[in-house]
Amino acid sequence: MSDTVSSASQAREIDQLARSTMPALGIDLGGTKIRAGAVRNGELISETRQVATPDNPEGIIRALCDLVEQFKKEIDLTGIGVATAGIVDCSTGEVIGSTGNLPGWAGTRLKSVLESRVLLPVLVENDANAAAYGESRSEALRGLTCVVVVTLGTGIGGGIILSGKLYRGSRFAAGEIGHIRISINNERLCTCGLFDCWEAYGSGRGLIATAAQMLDGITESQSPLARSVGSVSTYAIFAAANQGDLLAQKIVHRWHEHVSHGMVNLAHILNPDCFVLTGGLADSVDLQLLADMIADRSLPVVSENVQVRHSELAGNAGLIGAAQLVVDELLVGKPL
Ligand code: BMX
Ligand code: ZN
Repeated sequence: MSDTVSSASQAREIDQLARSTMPALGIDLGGTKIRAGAVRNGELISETRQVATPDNPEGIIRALCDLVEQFKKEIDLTGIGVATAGIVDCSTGEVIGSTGNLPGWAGTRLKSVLESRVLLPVLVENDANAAAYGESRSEALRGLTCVVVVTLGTGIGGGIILSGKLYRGSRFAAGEIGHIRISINNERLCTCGLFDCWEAYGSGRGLIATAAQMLDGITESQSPLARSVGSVSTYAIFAAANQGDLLAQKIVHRWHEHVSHGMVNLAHILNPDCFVLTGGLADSVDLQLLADMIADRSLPVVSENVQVRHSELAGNAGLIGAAQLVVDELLVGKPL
């Protein structure tokens, strides 16, 4: 190799190393809230900021731009990674599918709209896929054959990692695990338009629907939760259960059963080494109870070796994964 060629490739390596260690902004856009934080080398390097998710696409885009502008004032950002609920063609950054959790969101050309407004490179990925990418870099998950990351939030999202690589499917919809069917009774309508999706039972919305059913006919003296029937929050349900409210404990137990149903189905299809739980409700999961329920409903060969664990990224997996994706897939390796 001539001196000129080797010094050019050395310069390129240095550029790329420098860019991979520059901070990117990660944004996690869910059905209820939008959270953002600056990330360098897979680690959060700022406080996170959070706003409620507006109920229309233009409002969401404005909220995203506002967050970027706030961080831009303080940190020299290389790019923006957006983890959004919905099915995303991550080669174009367009949202190609969405449930009623984000009404009107399908059809949004998020990458091009944001790039033209914030003047930085943008990568867009499904929220649970981004969370799975964030998780997949941890030491605990390296070298495993199959890891399924389950996000328990307003909906249920999923990211599938096969031998260290994110599996996106033929049309970017792999991991839309919230919409596997867990009952045949056409009992609950999901926000996607189908009946009896796992998400209609196991997500935050599903838990609230279960609580409403189980609180029907209950008096305040039987459960203080009956006072707020119709407007009960997931937070209130878990708080009441922790304070010894027997009905709330039953509701939470039923929710664990619902969560286990989807995981049992996935376990038999994918035979994963590990399930990682993340999202707003993940910390409320009793891991032992859930693992026991999965074992009770699975072939031993499937359940014996599957671990169920909490994310180690403290609810930040989506935004950390999105920020890492923009660095790894968009910036490193691209000419300056
Ligand atoms: C829904 C679907 C998924 C998403 C999941 C978790 C939309 C808008 N959302 O199943 O793409 O991954 O919810 O989303 O289509 P969250 O809002 O709970 O974070
Ligand atoms: Zn559905």
